[in-house]
Amino acid sequence: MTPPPAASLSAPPITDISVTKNTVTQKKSGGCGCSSNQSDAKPAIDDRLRERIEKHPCYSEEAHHHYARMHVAVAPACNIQCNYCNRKYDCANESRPGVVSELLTPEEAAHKVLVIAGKIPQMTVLGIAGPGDPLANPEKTFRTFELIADKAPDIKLCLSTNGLMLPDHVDKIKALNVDHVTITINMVDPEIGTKIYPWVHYRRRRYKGLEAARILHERQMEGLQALREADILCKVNSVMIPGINDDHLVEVDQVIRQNGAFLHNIMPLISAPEHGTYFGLNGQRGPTPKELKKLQDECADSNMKMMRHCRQCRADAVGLLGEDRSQEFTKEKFLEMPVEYSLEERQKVHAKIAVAREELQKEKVKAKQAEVIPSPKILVAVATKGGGLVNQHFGHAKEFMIYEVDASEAKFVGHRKIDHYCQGGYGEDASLDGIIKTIADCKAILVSKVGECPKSELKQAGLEVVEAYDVIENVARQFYDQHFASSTI
Ligand code: CLF
Ligand code: SF4
Repeated sequence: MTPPPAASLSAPPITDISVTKNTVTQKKSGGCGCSSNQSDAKPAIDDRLRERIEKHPCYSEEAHHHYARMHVAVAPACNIQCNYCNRKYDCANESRPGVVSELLTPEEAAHKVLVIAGKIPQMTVLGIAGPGDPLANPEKTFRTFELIADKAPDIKLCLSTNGLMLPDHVDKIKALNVDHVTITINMVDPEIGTKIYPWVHYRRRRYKGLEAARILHERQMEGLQALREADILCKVNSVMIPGINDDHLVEVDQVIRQNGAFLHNIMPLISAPEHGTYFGLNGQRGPTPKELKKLQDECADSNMKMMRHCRQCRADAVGLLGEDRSQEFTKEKFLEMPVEYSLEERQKVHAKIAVAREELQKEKVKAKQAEVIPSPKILVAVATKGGGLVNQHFGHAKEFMIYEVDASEAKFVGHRKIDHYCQGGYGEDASLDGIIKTIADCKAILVSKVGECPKSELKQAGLEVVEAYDVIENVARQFYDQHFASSTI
């Protein structure tokens, strides 16, 4: 069969699948997979809602295989203190700790967006997420949005905030046509908040302890409700902090859902002494991937959509989620680049992507079973560079997408970062050990290609290696069926 157009953007034809551990080789047939375009999407998505999220790589799991986002770091100040944050770095509510972005003026930011909109036409969303809190810097944030809305009307505007000043700005956000707002909500019980927030600065006064946490909580709830009333899509980010709010986040999930949040993104605390944060210096650990998945699964049992593909990106992130092209567009470089924004050219690219997505979707639907078949679940690790395909060489992968597979479907459940194996053209034994540990709970690794040496070590470690070039869900489901046919899981 011919590959879906998604593949045709840059891909060779779909080839055979070979499962090396069991030496099973089988020609690709009609295909099987999953039709879900939203992780754990429970409520029906109507056409208008679909249109609002279909090109947003954070709000739609399916979109993140095809569309990119970028951030501009125009907002340096913050009005609260989180125990997982060090002011030297980007806001840890959306970023990995330890990352520093170059500050831009709104005019520089607008130039950067227009440059990148020409160079990366798949970039559909501009987010402001730091390095401090965007709404602690409302003039810079809103000026940036104004400049971009004026010159690049097809780019969606997105904002991430701690929520303290959100109720004051919802009207302005609405007026600027910012359709996506994220609030980081780590607690709905101010007692728990005292363990996360030492102080907040509100209306020219600094509050500490319970009072600080209470103010933050009330303002976050007020902001969330105001977004719902204004019909602005709201995502809630929560940082999972073991021993502090891990059990509590199920309640947070329920409360935010009742108050109109569209999507919940539970992210792991990343904590290390070298980040210089309160938690890092005091030995507070982050959750393991297993703990994170368990909590996400528990929350997904409710009626809430759960985001599992967040990459905790930097305040100057550029590219598909999971790829970081920020270094190609440092201030020194982008200020020298001419603006090549063309609405017409961008629309042509988006039309091609839409056709590719449709074909991809057909492939997935073909194989997804209409009914749930009770069967054991396994995890597989996938190397992909986008397009919804297994299409990356093992040695080039910097992360694996994790899919949970059973006899009915293959479902995206998360991703794991790794040190990529090929560095300077040579495979690294140390990184291979790290990779094996990172995906030790997976049954198989799905890659476009892998060298003989790592392949044999992966097999020795108990991982089956599947080499294929095809729709992820198809490869994963075929592997599952072959594995069951030839062995007991
Ligand atoms: Fe940026 Fe955030 Fe908008 Fe996305 S990121 S402001 S909603 S455009 Fe996305 Fe990055 Fe996760 Fe944020 S992957 S950290 S959720
Ligand atoms: Fe840091 Fe962001 Fe928290 Fe402010 S809101 S303290 S910048 S993590």
